[in-house]
Amino acid sequence: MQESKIIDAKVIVTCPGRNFVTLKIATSDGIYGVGDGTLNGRELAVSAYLQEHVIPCLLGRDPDRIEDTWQYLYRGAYWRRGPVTMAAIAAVDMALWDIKAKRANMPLYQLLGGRCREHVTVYSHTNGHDIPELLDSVAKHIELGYKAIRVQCAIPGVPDAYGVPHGDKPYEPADSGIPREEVWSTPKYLNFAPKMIEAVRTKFGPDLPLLHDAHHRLTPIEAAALGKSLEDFRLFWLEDATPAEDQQAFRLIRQHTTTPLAVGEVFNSIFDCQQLISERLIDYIRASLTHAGGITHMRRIASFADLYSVRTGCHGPTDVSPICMGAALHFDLSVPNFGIQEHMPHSAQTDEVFPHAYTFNNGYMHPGERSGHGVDIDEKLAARFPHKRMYLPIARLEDGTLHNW
Ligand code: KDG
Ligand code: MG
Repeated sequence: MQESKIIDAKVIVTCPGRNFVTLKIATSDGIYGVGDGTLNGRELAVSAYLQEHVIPCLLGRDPDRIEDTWQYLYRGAYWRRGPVTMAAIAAVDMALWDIKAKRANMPLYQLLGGRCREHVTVYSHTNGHDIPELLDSVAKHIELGYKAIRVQCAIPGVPDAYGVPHGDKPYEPADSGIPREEVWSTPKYLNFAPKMIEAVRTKFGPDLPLLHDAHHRLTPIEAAALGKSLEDFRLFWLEDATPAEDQQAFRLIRQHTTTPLAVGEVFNSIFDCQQLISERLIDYIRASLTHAGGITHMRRIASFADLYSVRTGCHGPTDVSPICMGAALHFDLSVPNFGIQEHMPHSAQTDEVFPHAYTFNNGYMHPGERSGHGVDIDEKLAARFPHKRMYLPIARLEDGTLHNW
């Protein structure tokens, strides 16, 4: 292949409803690639990191040397890891894989070793302000073809449960202004959650894969009790039971319950899950391509996880851009130990800003056959939606103590 150089790189921050950070890299042979560096609520930190510290070092480099560039940005910075650094590295990495696959004139999954499955099973989000509304939402998503369903519900006596919309718009937690404060009660949640899961299981039968996200709010022993109380309803997974920087906490949960455990949407590096995986404390690793160093690093995490029968379940909320979604689908199609992919559809406006080749059909997604990762950015349209300061909410207990959101 003819030698090529990176001749230009720029960051595009756009807010078609919510903020996205995109890196676009152009090469001397007339090809460009795009990568996602969105970090919900901290977008401009990644943008500045890329602009001020990464782009000057990229110019003139060979775009084909993806692993070497990854090491250069990771080891070479001296300051390793962290969500800002790793989202910035991820944006570069995704853009370079996009370029390499375009130069090879192949869809990215072919470069990654080809497909291990026909298509990617995704799970949808469902929610309700009460159990009947949740049951309706599950029925609606089954009708849309989804083969696996995440269930979240408002909790009697708790003003703000995670995963439930405030009005009638689709659930999207980030808001403009300073962070919204929500009120949370773990005892009320622990009392209600088994009743909610039981209602869904009873109505939809034993075969529907059900997922539930506790969103980091429990202590290890509370999580153990919840997992135990849900065993009869055979969840596909219980997600983020405890804040996972304490990897040892999962030992305690594991000692008490056979409910499968998923964790890792806030992880940035293989070291965040080293103990969780090597001690078989989890069943699914949830890191996303954008937050964990891109395709290069996620492949390393997946290979490591495969040694311990841990499967992937990539984070795929609306706060990573369609570029991450597209790249994730190529990754999902090509790794042997794929488990499931989260699918939270983007708004029509976001989809317009990021034209893409991926498709959803009857509960499965496919990245498409376009060369590269198949997702682009319409820069003119993106420029019509300037960045807005937005934050995720924070959570407080009923007595005012700051808790994990
Ligand atoms: O930015 C925070 C969201 O990505 C997170 O709340 C979504 O937990 C989440 C999920 O499982 O999608
Ligand atoms: Mg989650």
